[in-house]
Amino acid sequence: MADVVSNVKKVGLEKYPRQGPRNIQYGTAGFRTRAEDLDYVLYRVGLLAVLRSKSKGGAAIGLMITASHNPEPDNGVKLIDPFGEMLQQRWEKFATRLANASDTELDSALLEIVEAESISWETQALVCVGQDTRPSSPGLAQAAVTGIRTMGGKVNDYGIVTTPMLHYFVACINNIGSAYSEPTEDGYFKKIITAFKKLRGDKPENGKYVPSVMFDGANGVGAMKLEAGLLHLHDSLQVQLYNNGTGQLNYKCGADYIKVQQCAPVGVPQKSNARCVSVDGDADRIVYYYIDTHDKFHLLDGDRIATLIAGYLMELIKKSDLGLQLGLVQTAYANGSSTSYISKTLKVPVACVPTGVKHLHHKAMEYDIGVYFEANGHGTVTFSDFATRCICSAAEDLSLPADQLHATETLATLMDVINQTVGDAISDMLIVETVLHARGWSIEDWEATYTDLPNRQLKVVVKDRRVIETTDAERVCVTPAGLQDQINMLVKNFPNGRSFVRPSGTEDIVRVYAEADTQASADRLALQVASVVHQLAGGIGSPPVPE
Ligand code: 16G
Ligand code: MG
Repeated sequence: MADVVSNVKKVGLEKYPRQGPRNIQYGTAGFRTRAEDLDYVLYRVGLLAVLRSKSKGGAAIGLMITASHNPEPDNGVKLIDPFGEMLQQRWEKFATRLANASDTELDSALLEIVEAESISWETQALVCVGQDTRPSSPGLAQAAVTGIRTMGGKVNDYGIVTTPMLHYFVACINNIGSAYSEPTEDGYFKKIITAFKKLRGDKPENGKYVPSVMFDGANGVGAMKLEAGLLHLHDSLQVQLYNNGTGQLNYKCGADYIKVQQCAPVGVPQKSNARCVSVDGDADRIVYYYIDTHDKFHLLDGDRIATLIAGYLMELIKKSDLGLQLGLVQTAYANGSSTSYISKTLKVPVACVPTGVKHLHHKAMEYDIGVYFEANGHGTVTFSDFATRCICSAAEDLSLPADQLHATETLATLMDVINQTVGDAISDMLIVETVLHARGWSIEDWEATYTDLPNRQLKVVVKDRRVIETTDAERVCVTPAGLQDQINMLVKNFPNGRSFVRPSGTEDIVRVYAEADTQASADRLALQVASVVHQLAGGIGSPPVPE
């Protein structure tokens, strides 16, 4: 062990020396910053991935190089745990510590982790590496691979893949659940698309549902991979691909752009009432939109997707009579109307957790069937082992009444369309298409299920965003003193008013969210709350003004 670790230190010093005194944090989305500052970080994350694999008895670990929806010059990296889920929180601290160790203390920083986790050095390690389409990704992948190999680990290099595909491969390799198949791109598409086609039957059209979508690929990996997937889809769904890599990554397109700007992406032709899909740069986020005959833009975000899927699952669960418990998980950003629709109309229990996929995912796993989505379009459905067993065995019980058997078979097949490891834009799109098809709905029918409350988000720049501490799934602010009282007072003046503030996990700012009965009220409430944040939390520059 001593030899390896001292060699790791030597190679690091020679090839990937730490640059600058700047500290970097493993946050909600791993490490993310300008690509040119990341070489040494990738080398070190490669080292950490080997330790993580050893600590998990040699299970495969994923290492994904991407900066998701960030501009092209940025990049980042995150690790994937053996079940295909996000890296355990305790290890996020190790990642931060290792990335910020000086070159000379790299060996001791590694040994500290070995000791803290009682890692058996003899255990073999396997790391699956994936990258998005950024020009900086191959060089960073090289740094990670050097780290893994110098540390004595084995590498499975998947090249360019979507983030959720890598999560899926890791789960497949580790044989997690019977629901997974071959850990290859072909295996992935075969599994989800075969199930999708089965649910569709030989009738791709139904009522007002038309089997055709326009797909905004954010000029990232999503469009590139879906192009391969289309070979499996045949006529079951026509997908017109736009922003498929010929333009600049995430520039005026993609899920993040259209959610934040509330407008259609560039690069997708305008066609009245056509169902359009927008994914982000690494294809783990999805939103839908359409432009009506009066040129008005309509967004159907993660909340809409969650309600659509939960409503359908609730119906299938009832019909299958398996007594399974369904739950839906949201964050404070979920539109208030979506929450009341879910709990009052659909009668599905709703939980609220802090922002970040890992929080939603863990909560969802507490239910037999858990649906989770962030409003920004990150989300999926999870099935407990118990639910999986119940559904799979009932689906083979030919003695069940026809209706009940059909609902159970549908649930079983739907499970195969779903990438349960993490939100997956391609798989999520196929689930949404399945539900719309089953219901015979147009995109307007889907939108008509409830009306969103008008809302507004603002950013406030402060000296140190850590002065804001929150509780109750970020809905209540505990510090600085007095801020929450002021927010409560402001909110009271607006019918259906709701507002919260939280420090961003990815940018050096505080985020403000407000919703109310009218857009003008939501705008005013957001601005007033932003002003008190600026005042009480050490705002920098002039106080916020209307845009
Ligand atoms: C990250 C999270 C996303 C969250 C966002 C919030 C993952 C994979 N991604 O992108 O879930 O919505 O951060 O950003 O967990 P913020 O903290 O800057 O608001
Ligand atoms: Mg993403």
